[in-house]
Amino acid sequence: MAQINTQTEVELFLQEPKMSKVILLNDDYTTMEFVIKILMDIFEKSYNQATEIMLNVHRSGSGVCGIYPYDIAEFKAKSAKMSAQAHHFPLKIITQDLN
Ligand code: TYC
Repeated sequence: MAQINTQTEVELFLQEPKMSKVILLNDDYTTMEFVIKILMDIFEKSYNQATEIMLNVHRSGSGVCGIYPYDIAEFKAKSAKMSAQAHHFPLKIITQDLN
């Protein structure tokens, strides 16, 4: 294991990972089935959890898919956007940094 020398290095080593919230936005064109599939395949939700999140977004306009370390949140959001694009859906997913 690498040696830690200075106080700054100790502080960097002990820092909490930066976390991000992934937020799904409603639209009138993406199908409910596709949103459920994205939530199951990319955000690892069960069918029931995915349905609940999708319906919440459909009714209220937006909803949280999950909170992840920054890189994972970006990767999941990008994967979802690319899959939606490939299927010609205008699905919008944003990330919000938490710390
Ligand atoms: N509102 C869409 C419909 O009625 C379903 C939908 C839900 C779309 C959630 C996007 O993030 C979304 N087909």
